[in-house]
Amino acid sequence: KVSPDILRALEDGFEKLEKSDSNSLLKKYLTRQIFDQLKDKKTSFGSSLLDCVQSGFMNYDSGVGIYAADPEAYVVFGRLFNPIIQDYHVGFTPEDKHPKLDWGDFSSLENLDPNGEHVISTRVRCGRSLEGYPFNPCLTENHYREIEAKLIPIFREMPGELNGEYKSLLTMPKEEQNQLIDDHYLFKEGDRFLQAANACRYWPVGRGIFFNKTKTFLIWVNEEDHLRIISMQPGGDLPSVYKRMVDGVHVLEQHLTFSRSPRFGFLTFCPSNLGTTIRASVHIKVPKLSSNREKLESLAEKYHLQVRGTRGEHTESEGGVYDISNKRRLGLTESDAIREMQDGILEIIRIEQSLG
Ligand code: ADP
Ligand code: CIR
Repeated sequence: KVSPDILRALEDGFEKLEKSDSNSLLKKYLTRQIFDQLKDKKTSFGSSLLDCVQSGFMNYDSGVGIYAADPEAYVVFGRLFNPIIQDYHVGFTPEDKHPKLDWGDFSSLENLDPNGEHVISTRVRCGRSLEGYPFNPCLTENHYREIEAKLIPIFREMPGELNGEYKSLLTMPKEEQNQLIDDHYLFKEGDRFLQAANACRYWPVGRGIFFNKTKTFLIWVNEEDHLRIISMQPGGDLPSVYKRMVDGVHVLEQHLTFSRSPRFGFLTFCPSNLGTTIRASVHIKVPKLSSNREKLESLAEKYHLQVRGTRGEHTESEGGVYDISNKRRLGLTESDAIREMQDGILEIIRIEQSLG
């Protein structure tokens, strides 16, 4: 079923990855045995193993290196996805099932930095896929337009604080786009990991951003996932930021049905985002701890946190500002994921302050 061209590209890419110095989870778990078991398979959408792994084949500095070309890929190529998921989400085994949704009790959360000494801003995002649509590599140009067209009337009715405007990337001047990216509101363009995964076809058709007047509530349309729902504001008021995102999700749920799997929770394009899909982050300055990046990394690992640079994933720290967030999103509730971030950040701040 899989064409000779694809098989050749798979063999070639596999051999080169094996010889490479890549530290990706793809390289770690794509053994010759699993490769041979999966290389001839296709999903009913027509996706092959190559469609899932080509981002990791082309970018040896990938952390993960694999995307699900369509929702079925998680099952058809499960022998590869499962160990990668288990590693990334810290122990989610093939027998495990993602728990029921539980946003938890906002009043049990606290301001991460009431004196404003370390936390510059706080952001919580989640991803959602629309039921009935595949992921990026299988979306047609029409799908992109349809998804955007379905969302625009819903955006017009966002209530109260969430009310705002939608801007399509098609009509947005470049300067405005770059300013929104620099200000951390908008996704970047030309992400080579997504490009290699066939996630940027027809760009910028169907891509855009909704934001409220204060830019504390934002929705990304058709970037890595159909929807990214984001709440952010200066300072460390995690309960307010989190509550605003949840309020936004509740409004969208009244109009849309999201793809959810009994085993993986909410479905996303990247296996690192499955389950709750929640990434709760701070932009934080911890000069003493971060004078030794390795120490910061190992501390983060201990609390199941992930360190990113100032402009997000695959970027460097600028001016001593780090992006630190919960790492795992699958196999725990929304409430647990937020709490894991809160506990870890509070601990990191405590340690920073204890260093003379
Ligand atoms: P995500 O997977 O969450 O969408 P990225 O790592 O690509 O993540 O980051 C997206 C954007 O959000 C980047 O501009 C990044 O700097 C910004 N960002 C992330 N966390 C924060 C934060 N706590 N405060 C301000 N901006 C943030
Ligand atoms: C990588 O493997 O580094 C990229 N493909 C990104 C992986 C996880 N990040 C994400 O989903 N935003």
